[in-house]
Amino acid sequence: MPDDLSLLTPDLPSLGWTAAHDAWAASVDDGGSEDTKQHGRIARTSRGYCLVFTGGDAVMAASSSIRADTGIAPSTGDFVTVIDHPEDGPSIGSIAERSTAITRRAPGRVPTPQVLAANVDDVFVMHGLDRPLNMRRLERQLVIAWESGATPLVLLTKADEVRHHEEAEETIARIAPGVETLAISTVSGQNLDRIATRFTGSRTIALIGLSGIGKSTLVNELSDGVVQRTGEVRAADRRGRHTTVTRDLIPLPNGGIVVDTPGIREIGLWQAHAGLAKTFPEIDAPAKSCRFADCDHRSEPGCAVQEARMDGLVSERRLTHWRELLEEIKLQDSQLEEFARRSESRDRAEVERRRDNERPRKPKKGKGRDRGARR
Ligand SMILES: Nc1nc2c(ncn2[C@@H]2O[C@H](COP(=O)(O)OP(=O)(O)OP(=O)(O)O)[C@@H](O)[C@H]2O)c(=O)[nH]1
Ligand SMILES: [Mg+2]
Ligand SMILES: [Zn+2]
Repeated sequence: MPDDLSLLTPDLPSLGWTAAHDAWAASVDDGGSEDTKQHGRIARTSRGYCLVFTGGDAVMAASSSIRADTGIAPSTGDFVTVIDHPEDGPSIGSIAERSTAITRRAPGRVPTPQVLAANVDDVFVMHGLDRPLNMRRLERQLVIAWESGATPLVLLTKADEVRHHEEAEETIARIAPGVETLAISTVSGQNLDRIATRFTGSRTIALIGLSGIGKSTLVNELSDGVVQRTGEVRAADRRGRHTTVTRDLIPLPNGGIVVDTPGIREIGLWQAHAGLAKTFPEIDAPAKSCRFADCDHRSEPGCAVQEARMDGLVSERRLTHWRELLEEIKLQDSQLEEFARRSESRDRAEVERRRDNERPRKPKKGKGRDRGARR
């Protein structure tokens, strides 16, 4: 296999491109002319550019136009059209509706979503057995994985480094009911065959987890050759070195597609009410039957969550963490409402200002409306 994604030329059906995508690409109005327009699936996103698999040679396309027009940034895994401009070169024209999206809150004060990978079927939430299991991190990642619409699976990596991993598996069975968990090792080969069978056809599986836990090593194992660079972890604290810096979609030689991502330490939630409910089903279910709709599940009369806790069905630790995550989501909801209110009143002021200043103007010289709209 070539050692760089840009040299791969997978055909479109193997990437999950369907007749429905054909129909969409033909009908979508993205300002591109029919003879220069291409389409395909985004293989990599990096600094304002996307690498797009098109069936033939991969194309580098600017992503900024979409961001400005619709607020949606193209993401790895997106099915897109690519339009070519004689001067500016290729850029992303339109993004097909996503079946799933792994979304986090982008770092920064203003609440904005960032899609880590789109149109993913499964999310492998990966943890290294060479360090203590961090349940809070795992729960947070599961919320994001469930919220994406894809199916999560927990992979415990580096099983060769510990004698007993049953304890970790039991803990996960408790905190991730209904989520399959597998311990793997790229050193001993443990369970790699079971992982490999999940990759078939155009099934797309994203790997998420801390730096240094072996995401890229697994990709290389599955792809039967060195595609992704891997890095040593620091001996002192097992920290990774953030070797992978882009989100890469890699078609595997025997079918299936894997998305390798850079390790993320802090992962913020993005509007994840459904993901939270799926990650904490034992709390979500009784919470629906509390006497008061705005019950905060502490000491209200008729609180079904506290009842479940007293019956030993809900752990205190899980309840505390659930509350914290819920608060994070609700705070974001109110921030978003506030931003929407402010921008609405800004828009209203702008409309009024324009109405007051309205005068007939000479049309601007230059490339016309079409070009301006693409920026
Ligand atoms: N013992 C052991 N080491 C492993 C295993 N898998 C990966 N490693 C080692 O873990 C280190 C980090 O692996 P990477 O694959 O680069 O980790 P990553 O998750 O891709 O890290 P980032 O790209 O930084 O997010 C490397 O030194 C690998 O050789 C395993 O199953 N067992
Ligand atoms: Mg990596
Ligand atoms: Zn309650």
